[in-house]
Amino acid sequence: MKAPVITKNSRIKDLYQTPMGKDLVHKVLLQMNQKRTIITNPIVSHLKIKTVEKLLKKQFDPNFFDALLTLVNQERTLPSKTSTIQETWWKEAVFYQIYPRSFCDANQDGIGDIQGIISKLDYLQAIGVNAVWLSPIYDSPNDDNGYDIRDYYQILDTFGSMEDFELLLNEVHQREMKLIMDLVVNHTSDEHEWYKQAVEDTQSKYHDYYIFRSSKEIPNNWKSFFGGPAWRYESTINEWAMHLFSTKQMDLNWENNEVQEDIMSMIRWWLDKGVDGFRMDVINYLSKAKGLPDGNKTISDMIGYTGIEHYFYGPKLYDYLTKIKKQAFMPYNAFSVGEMPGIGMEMGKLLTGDDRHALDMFFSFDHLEAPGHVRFDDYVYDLNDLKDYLIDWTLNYGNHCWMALFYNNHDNPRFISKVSKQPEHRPYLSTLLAVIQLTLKGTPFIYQGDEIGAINQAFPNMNELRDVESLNMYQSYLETSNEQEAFNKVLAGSRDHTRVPMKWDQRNVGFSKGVSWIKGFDDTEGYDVESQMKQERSIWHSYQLLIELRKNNRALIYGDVVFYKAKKKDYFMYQRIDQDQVFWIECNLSSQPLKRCLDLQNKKLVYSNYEQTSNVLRPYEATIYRLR
Ligand code: TEU
Ligand code: CA
Repeated sequence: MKAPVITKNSRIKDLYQTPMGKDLVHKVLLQMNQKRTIITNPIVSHLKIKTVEKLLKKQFDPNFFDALLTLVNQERTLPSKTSTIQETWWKEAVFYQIYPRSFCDANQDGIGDIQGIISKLDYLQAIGVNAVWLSPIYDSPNDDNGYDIRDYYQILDTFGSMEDFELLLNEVHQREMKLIMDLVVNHTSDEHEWYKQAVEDTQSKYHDYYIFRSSKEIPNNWKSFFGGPAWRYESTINEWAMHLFSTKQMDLNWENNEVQEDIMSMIRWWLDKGVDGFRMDVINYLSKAKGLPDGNKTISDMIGYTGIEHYFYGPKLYDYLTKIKKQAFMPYNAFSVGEMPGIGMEMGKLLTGDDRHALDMFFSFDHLEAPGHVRFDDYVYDLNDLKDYLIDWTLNYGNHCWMALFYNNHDNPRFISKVSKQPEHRPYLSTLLAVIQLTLKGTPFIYQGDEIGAINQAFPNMNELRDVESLNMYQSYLETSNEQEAFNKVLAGSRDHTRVPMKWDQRNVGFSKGVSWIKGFDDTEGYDVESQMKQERSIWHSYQLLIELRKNNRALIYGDVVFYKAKKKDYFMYQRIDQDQVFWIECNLSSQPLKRCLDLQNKKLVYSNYEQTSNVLRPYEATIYRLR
């Protein structure tokens, strides 16, 4: 089924019926912190696009609506409606993301490594996770901590050798766990052999592996995610080269068949080794619009990135993904989860639906910031926004798609720190989030440290930060603010909060006896693995118990989800139900006591994050009851 072509004579409601149109409208409303009803009300929804264009002439860039229509009409396929859930291992698995640099350092040089990870596999097994995602461990000059790959076929020497990796993979499989690698193929390092040859000799076939332009002026107005323009000038060949991320992360030209072939054989090479799948870095950015047109000013003001409409869902993206799936993943039955910033629910259905043969799952990021906010804002996150997001996705994503459930990764400050910085809330908040993550429908991705309630770090100054994004942001903030203000701004959103060493013990020697490459600044007693494993009702033990519960009860994996009293503020209640089991999850999303609505008669308490049960829900209380 296809949606009709949208023209300026179409009405807002027609636009809203297309997958891209719906996602974009939702995105803009989220950004503006507006309710969806302002668009679905009959007066607005009947307006013709050209009328809206006239009304908004003053505020909007003259080409905004043309840009919008191009984007919307590029994908008119309608997502299929619901079908039955296809059961498979990755829907049942509990994933754990490891940031190798900061997980465990076996040779005491201050940097985490593969032997360190091997030494912690029993630990992972003890929590109960059964799949591991490794952030990049390939050879890299580490401009962006491994997301700038120099050689796809080598292990970074600081992390160990290929033998170490093979041992790791073997040890993982011995424990009946799965291992997925990070696949970074939107760009390579500028130190990759391909790029070196590309700038050395413009006649070399590798020149066409990247995106070069030989104009006198900068080729377009696109911005890099890490600050400045998305182009760097190569003076030896008088050409511009595109980089959407750091100046050392050069975008590959996916239009070139040989690039595709080389990447495909690389993927197969790793699958031949036995890896179980991939987390695909910014995989929705692969296809760039023909002619690389300038980014629209209005979109740039709204979204914050200039040019993004030309590559976040490029014209060939779906082709590339299905090709990778067919030629590389399918023969190995490999699993894929795409990291796709900017992709909303409807487009997500088109990219991950069972019937679409592109990706298995994807990471959506809309729940990580409250409506109207961006990562570098310092604000308090209201969990009612998380609830709204989870309800919307759970009810509308469909059985042919499957959600990834997560709060943290290596690209964001710690989620609980956004909600409350009060020390007394920390254990309850952590376990409340764990309950939600492990009892809703989707695959949980736990990020290292979640299981001990890790929070943001009190970095004292810029010298303690390492991330290229933070360092660049600081420089650009300095143009308009003083040092203290710039530092505070960086601190609110810095990715380094989640990149500090894993806190294995109070004295901080469990990660490394050497000087660690980045220091952690949270020494609150009791918030390390050693203490929490000893302590009976710790966050760690809650994770363990909840994972176990999910594993042993199919209703918590494949069962239906029924929400109750969804409109009641601060209150989150739902049921997981199948033919055999019924679970009730009842939570307080606020720091104030709240009345219970669940009738506890005939129900057995399975889990509570408070010691004694009570008739009121205490701050951030989360309980699981079972009927039958
Ligand atoms: O991240 C992509 C991405 O768009 C963001 O999450 C990014 O970290 C930031 O928000 C940009 O402002 C992926 C990786 O997860 C990240 O670590 C890499 O730096 C990036 O791609 C480039 O490879
Ligand atoms: Ca090391």
